[in-house]
Amino acid sequence: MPQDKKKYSADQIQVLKGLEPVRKRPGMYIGTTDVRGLHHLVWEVLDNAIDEAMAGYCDKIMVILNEDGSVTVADNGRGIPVDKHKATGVSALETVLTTLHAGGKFGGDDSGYKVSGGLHGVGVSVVNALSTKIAVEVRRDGKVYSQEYKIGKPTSDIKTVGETKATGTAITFWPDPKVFETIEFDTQTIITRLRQQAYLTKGVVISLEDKRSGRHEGEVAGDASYKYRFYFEGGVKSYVDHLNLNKDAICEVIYIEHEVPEAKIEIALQYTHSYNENIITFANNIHTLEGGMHLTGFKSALTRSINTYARNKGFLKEKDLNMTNEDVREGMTAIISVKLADPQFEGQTKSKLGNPEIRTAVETIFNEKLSEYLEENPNDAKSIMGKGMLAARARLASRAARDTVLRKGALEGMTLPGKLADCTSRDPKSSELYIVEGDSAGGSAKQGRDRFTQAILPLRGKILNVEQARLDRMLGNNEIKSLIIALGTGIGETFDIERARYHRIVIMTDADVDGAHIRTLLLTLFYRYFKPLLEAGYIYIAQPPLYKISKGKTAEYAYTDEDKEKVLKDWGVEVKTQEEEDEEDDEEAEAEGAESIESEEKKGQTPKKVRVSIQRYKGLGEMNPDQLWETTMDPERRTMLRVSVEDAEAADSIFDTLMGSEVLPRRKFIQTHAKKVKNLDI
Ligand code: 0RA
Repeated sequence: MPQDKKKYSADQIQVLKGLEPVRKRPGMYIGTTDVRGLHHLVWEVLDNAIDEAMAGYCDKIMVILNEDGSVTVADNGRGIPVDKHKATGVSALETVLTTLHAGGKFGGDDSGYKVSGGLHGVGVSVVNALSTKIAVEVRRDGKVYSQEYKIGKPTSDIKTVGETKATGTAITFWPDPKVFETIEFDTQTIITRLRQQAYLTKGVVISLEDKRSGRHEGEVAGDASYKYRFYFEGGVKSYVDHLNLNKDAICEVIYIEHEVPEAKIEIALQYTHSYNENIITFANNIHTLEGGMHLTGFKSALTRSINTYARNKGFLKEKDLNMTNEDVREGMTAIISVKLADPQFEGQTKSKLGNPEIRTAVETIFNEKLSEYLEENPNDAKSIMGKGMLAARARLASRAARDTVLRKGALEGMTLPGKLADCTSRDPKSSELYIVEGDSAGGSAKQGRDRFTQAILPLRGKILNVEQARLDRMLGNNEIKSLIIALGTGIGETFDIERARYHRIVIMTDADVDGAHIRTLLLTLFYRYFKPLLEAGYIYIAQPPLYKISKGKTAEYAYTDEDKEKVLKDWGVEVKTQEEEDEEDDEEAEAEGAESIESEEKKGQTPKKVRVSIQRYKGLGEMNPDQLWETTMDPERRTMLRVSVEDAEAADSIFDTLMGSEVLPRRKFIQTHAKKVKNLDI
């Protein structure tokens, strides 16, 4: 290949070298190489298209999960320039795809707000480095151009492959199975992300097409393509509508959109009859979990304008104290989205907006606009004042009660609960706490565990069924108290993650309605009171098997229905439908709770009948201690889902439905969503 050698200039070799560290340490660039890291690749490519949309050049973005496992992100933006740069001899396209952090620098004018180059902004080059192949198609200047890359290196020059009037970029990548633990994308995770990005980039249509076959219930052969479309004219206002869908609103959604030299500010908020506050903040479409200057500005303006209004209109009398920050946020859902040219991300997880000028900008604008809104909408204003003042009264009345629970030392001083079977190890790093649903499963877990590193805390299910309760009342519940004491961190003002007694806290519940309920509740508890544990990645969900499939002396466990089918197929078992089963009434009596299938193994000439039995586990209690250990608790063999703050946030947003007063709709909700709740993995 002497020709090729000639073509690579010194610059290019530098570039190739540039991506080597990404191959060596993928984690440094995309966080992890698990399923989360895998999805990071999609976010990275998507961010570039979103940037093009935020700059006003693109209003359609399409994500396609292709049948062969690759992902395509296509947009109708300007198209990445393909002409060679005079000085370097390299096209913008190639630079973007092969240089770390190149994306942002090639956005044309520098004044724009960008998603890429922000928190995750490592650029498409990282996707290139971690993919066995990338195919790019650019529509620009009346032509369709195409180029391919393998593990970060171009395998051809840019070719003209057609003519077109359209413009845009389509990037398809094949994630490298040598890099990632799994290369299977999760539709739900992608849907959630696309929906969120659509809310934050109003007016842009973002669609998802899932062309992979065999993953949709009741799928008809040949109809494997599932489409989703997200478009929100109202932007973050629609987001608040969505979050409050199951809540009882007491006012309209208040929506503010304003541009100042420093930033573009978008805020939507609404109060409901709920007692919880739910404020989600973004900077350049990146979720700022740790808050930051935009949040600080919002909070001070909120308290100030509401108290000013309450004083002026006589809601607060001279003798009354002002409402506190917490009072005016009770029952509030809000989205704060700012877009700025040079976002500074700080904090432990680099998700706290640090730009001080944003604080003043948000505070000034929000104070002005909210005061205006209150003046113009006296009915809404009255409801909001009533809500805050009620919260203030409730705060004073319940302070004493709450203090007994939250007071410094009240929980910490208590001895470990009797129900806790603690582990011997005193090193939190190697210690795990299993929170187990029910005493009987708790018993199995206690017997099956590794006593040195695994502690078991059984929780009695029905006790957790605190309907209509404010979460702070839950803290008085004995089961929850036991849990808090076992965690060791304290709670509220005295919370200290350094005192966590376990660095893995595993929720282990049954795969049924009640299990889903308890899991949601625990996640909500962690989200509201122990967020740092979620941020540190300490919270997990255990994955017990759904089936045990046995043939003679061998047995395999299946964790999903697909697993089950696969095992049966591997064993050469012909799977019969239920009707076929029913027809064969001359079958031998079947074991209780076990389904059995007779198979004819096609080994050799004489077919041999083999008995396969499938046991479906309805609860953890059905497993004996050994089974529980080998399927769910043994660190060498188990899979666990690590819960992210976003997962817990999702659980939190459905909390009100789950805790509502009407029992029937609640059960329906949990049942229809049980699977979704279960798949809170990513
Ligand atoms: C560099 C310069 C220009 C656009 C882009 C990159 C661009 C990148 C991506 C990545 C995904 N979709 C994209 N769309 C555009 C500006 C080109 C011009 O000024 O015409």
